[in-house]
Amino acid sequence: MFCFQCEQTDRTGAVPGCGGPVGNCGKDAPTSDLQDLLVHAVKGIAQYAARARALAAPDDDAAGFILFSVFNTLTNVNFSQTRFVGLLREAAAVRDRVRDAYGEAARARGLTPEEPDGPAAWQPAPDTDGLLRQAADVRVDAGLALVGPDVVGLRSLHLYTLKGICAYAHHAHVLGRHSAEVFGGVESALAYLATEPVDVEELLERALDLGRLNFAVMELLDAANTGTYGAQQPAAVRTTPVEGKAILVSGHDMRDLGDLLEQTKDAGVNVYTHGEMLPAHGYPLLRRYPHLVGNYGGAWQDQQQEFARFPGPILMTSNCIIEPHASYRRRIFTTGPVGWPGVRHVANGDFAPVVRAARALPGYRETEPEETIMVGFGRDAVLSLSDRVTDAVKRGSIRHFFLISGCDGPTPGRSYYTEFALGAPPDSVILTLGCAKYRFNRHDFGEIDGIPRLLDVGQCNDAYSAIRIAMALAEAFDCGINDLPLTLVISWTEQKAVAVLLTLLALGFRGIHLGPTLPVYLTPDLVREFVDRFGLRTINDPVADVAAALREV
Ligand code: FS2
Ligand code: SF4
Repeated sequence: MFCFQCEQTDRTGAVPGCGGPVGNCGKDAPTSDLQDLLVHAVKGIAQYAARARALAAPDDDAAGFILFSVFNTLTNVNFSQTRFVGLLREAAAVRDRVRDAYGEAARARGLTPEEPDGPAAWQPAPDTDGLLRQAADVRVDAGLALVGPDVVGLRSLHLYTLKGICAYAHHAHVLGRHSAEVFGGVESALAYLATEPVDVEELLERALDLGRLNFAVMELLDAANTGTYGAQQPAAVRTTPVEGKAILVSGHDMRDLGDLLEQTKDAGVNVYTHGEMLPAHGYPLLRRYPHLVGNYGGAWQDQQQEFARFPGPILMTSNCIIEPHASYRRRIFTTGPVGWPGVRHVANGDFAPVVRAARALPGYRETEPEETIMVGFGRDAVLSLSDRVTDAVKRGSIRHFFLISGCDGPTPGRSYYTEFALGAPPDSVILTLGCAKYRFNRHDFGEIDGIPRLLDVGQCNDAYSAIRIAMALAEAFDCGINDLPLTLVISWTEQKAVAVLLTLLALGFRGIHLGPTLPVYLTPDLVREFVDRFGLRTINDPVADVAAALREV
């Protein structure tokens, strides 16, 4: 096993990365190896799928399978060896189907079909031990001695960005939104990685292409969420319990939550959001369900304590799951790409087992006094305030904007984000998104001329909204995005945040503060490259960083 895809990775050895029997997230070595092999297998599908698409013979089902398979390999998503073995067998069958269709399309045009080597030629071993032996050759650092750490680092950056892209695209896909641009872009990028590229300059340029592709994916996801559930609107979300049976929904998938709400509308069960599902309360067509009563708990890393105390079943719809304690192992369910060995999985969208569990469990015995937090400041809501915001800036009531966003996590150094937000001056506005917001979203930041100082734009998935807000502000002030009084402070944990980072860089944002540490797969040379080209910054002392941000305007 070798994995260095997330911020939690082991940094204690001479070569940073999780090895040994179990990674820091709880992923065991066989699961990690099977994930590597699955990535290899989908590269093989992509080699044929990209060629077929170029001949106007796309296989969108195969593209959907690629998104789903890759999503399974993100940090804190699927820890089930059995499921990965199943996905590997399916991947081989999908690859054969796409290869045959590509062959037919080529011959129909009088062409001789290509027979790419590498992943496209992979044949699955007949048993798990054999698959694990195959995995040893396709680790993310394969070829390190030959090509060096910069090339391995950039290939890793591509792969992890693609993982983020596939996760976002899958969320859009389950809501019926996909596009040839996105399917084709993912296939081409995976097929490119299958060629084992070595040109550093080309890899850097193509990494920015992935950032642009991710912008298109996030736009698609935004259209999927708002097109299905309405544009986000400001809403007060209850954070205290309501008497009655209860289900907790965590992760990011709005479709799963929407389906569960519909299936439970007459069940006499209350539904609470957790973690990154909090922004669901901003969507009018989810909020219309009166039994969506509130949000429980905070960011993902506290789930073991929080889930143990929740008096009902828990449904995990995407990352971030961590090892369920015995105290709630029998009442947590997974769905979609999520998996944990021995945990019940809902594969068909029928959440009846979750509802049965809710009925059998005590639920909340009493209603506690109401406390709330505000959500729902997606781009429509914020842009509807744009005249007031521009006036406030012109009058000097608003001096600065901070986007403090991204992932939370258990590693040290993340109190930086709390201190940064609390240290932002009273004439500044804070935009936030992702689970990092739980570090400060219960604090009362007050208002400036009736404009809330803290605007929760949504999930990490809603970075698109934040980008559109920044672009609209730049237009309103007739300046470039880097001329705005705006500082971006991003915390990362997993691969979606890296995809968002590349999108921001590709769109021209400069001077982004990234922390709490930098990805270990970026070598010192690559970090220098990112600093020189994009002004990428680390984080230091929050008080000094706030002061520096204000001085720079
Ligand atoms: Fe948080 Fe985990 Fe949202 Fe990341 S719940 S770190 O996957 O995507 O942010
Ligand atoms: Fe380690 Fe992160 Fe990989 Fe888990 S996902 S094994 S914590 S690098």
